[in-house]
Amino acid sequence: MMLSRQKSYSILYGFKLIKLITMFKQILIQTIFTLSLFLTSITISEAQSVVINEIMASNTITATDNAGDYDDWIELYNKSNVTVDLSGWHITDKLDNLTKYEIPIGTSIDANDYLIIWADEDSSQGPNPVHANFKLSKSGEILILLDSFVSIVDSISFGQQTTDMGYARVPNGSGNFVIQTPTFNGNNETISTNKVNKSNAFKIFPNPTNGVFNIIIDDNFNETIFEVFDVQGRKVDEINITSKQFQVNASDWGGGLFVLKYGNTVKRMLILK
Ligand SMILES: [Ca+2]
Ligand SMILES: [Ca+2]
Repeated sequence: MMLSRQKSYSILYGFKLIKLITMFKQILIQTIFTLSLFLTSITISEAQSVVINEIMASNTITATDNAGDYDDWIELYNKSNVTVDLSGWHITDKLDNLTKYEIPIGTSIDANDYLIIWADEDSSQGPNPVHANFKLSKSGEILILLDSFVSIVDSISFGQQTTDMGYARVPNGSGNFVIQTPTFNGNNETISTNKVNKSNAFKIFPNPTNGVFNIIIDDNFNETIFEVFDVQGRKVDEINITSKQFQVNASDWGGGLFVLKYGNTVKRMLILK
């Protein structure tokens, strides 16, 4: 009885030791790889023309794909003055599988333009737009873009994300990543240049809304134009103000997040669809 108990203990410790060694090996491999990613990104940064520019790892109201799904998305940006052919490039969220997703033949990104890759694990909704075979983890992970020679073009490592907020390079195309109002398929500075000001120039209610909402302008403000932008910074409406209190019908705007601008005051509005 004693012997068999000792034997089972030693087997147990043996297993634990093997598990520990395996864990240590994995951590070591990951560390070396992350370090090599970091070093690679330093050496290629000068020549790099396409970057991972923005991501959204938890999308519930921001933008829909061609199937109408609010899925995770990755925004690439071509900061060069020539079109870049992305045929056979790769994008992955796995260090041990760099060719996890191959960008379809015929995919290209125009000069100074953006390309959205839907990370929805649903390639059947592609190839145009591109749908990768993985999703992004809201709690954070790694994302690597590689060319057709499986050389790393760009990589990011991100932490916990905020639902419906972008994680974007500021300045656009070159800066460090910050969590901010999303700029889907557009310049990351469109929103951030309009500093969100929560002053009392106007009130909106209800927010969120299904379509109709009310605006009350503070008596101390006398601007006559009220502007509405989508998350890409495009103007969707301009209202001439004739009264300090009025109603807006937003049913033509589509659903999602909108930016309301009155003078220097900017507020966000959520339209439910
Ligand atoms: Ca989808
Ligand atoms: Ca953007």
